[in-house]
Amino acid sequence: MKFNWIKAKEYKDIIYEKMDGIAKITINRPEKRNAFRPETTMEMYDAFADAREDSNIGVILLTGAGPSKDGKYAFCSGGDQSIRGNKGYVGKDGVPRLNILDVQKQIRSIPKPVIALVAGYAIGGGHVLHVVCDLTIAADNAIFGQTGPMVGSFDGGFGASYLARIVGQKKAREIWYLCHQYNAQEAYEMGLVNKVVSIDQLEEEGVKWAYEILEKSPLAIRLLKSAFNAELDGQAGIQELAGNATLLYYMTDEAQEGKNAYNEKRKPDFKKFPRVP
Ligand code: S0N
Repeated sequence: MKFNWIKAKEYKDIIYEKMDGIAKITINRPEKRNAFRPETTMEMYDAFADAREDSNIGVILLTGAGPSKDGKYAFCSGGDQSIRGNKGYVGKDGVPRLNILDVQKQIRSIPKPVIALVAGYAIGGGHVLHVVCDLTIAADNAIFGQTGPMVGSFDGGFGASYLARIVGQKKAREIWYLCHQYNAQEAYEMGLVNKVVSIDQLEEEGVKWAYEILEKSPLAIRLLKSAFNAELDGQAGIQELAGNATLLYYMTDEAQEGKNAYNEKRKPDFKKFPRVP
């Protein structure tokens, strides 16, 4: 099925579109299996920030452009090794960066579900990207794996610890130590993806899941995401959950009384608010 996506902003390395409360970010470097360079990552950061700020958007899809000229698909093959220097990935400005880590944190803390739609390779830092998404729908041609120890790299952050929470310690160590590749069915069996569909159904399924989420209470979804994160993310996770508690508190008459009293230069009257058991 063809959807009426509307381009939301012009970028070089990604395509950013919106439709009916859904934002879609597509990494668009198919000739490099959608490997990211610093510029790609900056564009992704900008698009995710826009999707966060846009109150009409409730769900974000993250995917990769394809197929490439050789007919192969990729979600993302991680950092662009051709511009990797000795301090990070070197962009056009000559500055070495590992700014994909900022996007990983952004995907986790954005208060809206992010769904990875994976066709073809999700490898290296591209694999970590789908891992940090809330949900993953895989095409039946999807291939998952880490390459770090083969190419002189590793991701000891979410790419290790959160992966282990998802697939278990033994499996996560196998994935990193052996650098094997796993097909969509194997990924499904280890709980790494939520569903496997045929490649021509991938976007349709993603949109269907997004619509289902959009029918639910936005605050409940927001609080659930921060609750799932809080259990894993230490003080940063608690900060997110606490921020949502503050948001809810601001919505009460009790909190409004405090603010109004300050602005009206009077003593607040909190006595009228019951202390529930
Ligand atoms: C994806 C693979 C398995 C696909 O194999 P296939 O189908 O045989 O295609 P190829 O012929 O290999 O590739 C087609 C063309 O695409 C280029 N290309 C593919 N991947 C990359 C890439 N990552 N960087 C640059 N170019 C890429 C190929 O070169 C080829 O082009 P031509 O035809 O012109 O030669 C296979 O391609 C593969 O294994 N790719 C490399 C995967 C990889 O090792 N990725 C990097 C892993 N590391 C990270 O992602 C680091 C993540 C990160 O940023 C990080 C985070 C936290 C802490 C540290 C780091 C860190 O950077 O260290």
